[in-house]
Amino acid sequence: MSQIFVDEALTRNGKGNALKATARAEATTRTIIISNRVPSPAEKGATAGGLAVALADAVTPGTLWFGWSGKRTEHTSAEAQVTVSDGVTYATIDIAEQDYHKFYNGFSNGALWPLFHFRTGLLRFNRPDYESYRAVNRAFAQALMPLLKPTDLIWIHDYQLMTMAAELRDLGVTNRIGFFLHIPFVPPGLLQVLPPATEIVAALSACDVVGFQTESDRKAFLDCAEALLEVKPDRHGRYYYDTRTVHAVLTPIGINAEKFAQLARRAEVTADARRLHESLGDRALVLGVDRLDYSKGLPQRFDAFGRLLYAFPQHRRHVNFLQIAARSRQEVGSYQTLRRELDRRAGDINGEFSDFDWVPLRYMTHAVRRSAIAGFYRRARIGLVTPLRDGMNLVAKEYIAAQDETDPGVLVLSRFAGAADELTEALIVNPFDADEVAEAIHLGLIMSPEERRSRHAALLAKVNFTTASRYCEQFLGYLKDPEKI
Ligand code: ADQ
Repeated sequence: MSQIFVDEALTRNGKGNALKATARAEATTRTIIISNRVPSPAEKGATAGGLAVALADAVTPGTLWFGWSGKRTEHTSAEAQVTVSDGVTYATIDIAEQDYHKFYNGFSNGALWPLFHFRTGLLRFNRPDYESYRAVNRAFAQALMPLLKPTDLIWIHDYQLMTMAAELRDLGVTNRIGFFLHIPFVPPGLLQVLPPATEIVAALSACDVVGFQTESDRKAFLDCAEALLEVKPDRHGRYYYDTRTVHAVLTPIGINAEKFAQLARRAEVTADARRLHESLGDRALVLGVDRLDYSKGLPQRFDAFGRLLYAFPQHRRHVNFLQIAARSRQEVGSYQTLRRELDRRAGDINGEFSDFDWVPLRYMTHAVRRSAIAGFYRRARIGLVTPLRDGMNLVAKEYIAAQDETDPGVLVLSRFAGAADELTEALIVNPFDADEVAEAIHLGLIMSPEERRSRHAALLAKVNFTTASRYCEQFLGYLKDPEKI
């Protein structure tokens, strides 16, 4: 980011050249990152959620991070509260309790999330929720206005803020604006299930750059723009709408792989890792780590593990499946139903296969510290990542980064995770087919060390290449330079 460049220049040149560098700083751009939830600078430890994790690796000194404080109050704030920590400025607003329910639980997680994960059956739409969504997006735009400088680059994140760019344009903002969608996008036939589909695509078209995790998401968006806005995208994914050129780009997200590998190596000797190790003895560990969300395919995954024990009895007593599923969005009904469903299936499997000294499936619903998770990944012979749909899925990348290269585990990965486009040396499965997933776990458990090492080396090279910082550089590169294709 440009700000790093300026800070480095200041350090290198000493005081004599400081003025020159400062002048350059003013002439260059500042990045403003906007996301629904902004972690407070003091927030450390167990936070489940891919966006925060990916951006935490990427937010550098000089950046302004703007969004919701996490506080629900009587009224939505008109002005942002600003704090600076380690050179990063955090500006947050509170959201009124009533708006929060409609905007967040209602439209964002009750309509957009299921639809964008191809689950139209779970979609709940009503107009007041959508109106609140628009109102909160407007409140974000209004509170950002006083903090904006003309040369700022504005980078908005994710499905909760799809209409914010349009609100900023209505307020007269002419800065370059980018938007990145962390979850999948759907083809026109599905998007049109949503009553305000055209409005949403038009609002996204107030951006200069709109970014996606996979080529099929990017294509689906362009198809929607063509179908709903009657525009004609060119072969580079650019189209002209209203008064601007919109560019749809592919910028898949990643992790800070080196840092995560280090964390995993250190975690190996911690008390948590030792406790897990002792509890397993010499049994192989099959591990799942997810937010407790219906897009992650957890009931199907439990069934697949049951099929493994049924169809491959040689693994009974020699394997343990640990599913860490951090509770999230518990105020949304479909999430409560899912929890009950998992309790039942876990009980069924343990009831059927447990012995007096062996319980096959362990399942917990609280978040675990990142350092502990890293150690658990390293201990796991199988990383089981089988979402029914997922924008990317960073757990798959973390699992690869955490392995011991001399004795790595095997990643079993859903073909419907964005990560499957890239991580082709994993055992790729259809998560709806319990037998196929069970066979893949079996294959992973009996795979030769040579094959494990060769698959892992290929996967690690990819995870080390598509990192969080590369993702930021790529997206900001498009945002800074209109000519970049
Ligand atoms: P998420 O749906 O939250 O993110 P994911 O990409 O897997 O999913 O990221 C989860 C992050 O939270 C990982 O860093 C993981 O370690 C952590 N985590 C998950 N479960 C946890 C638990 N039980 N305890 C502690 N930590 C846990 C959204 C999209 C994804 C996309 C990301 C980033 O849905 O598809 O990859 O954003 O763009």
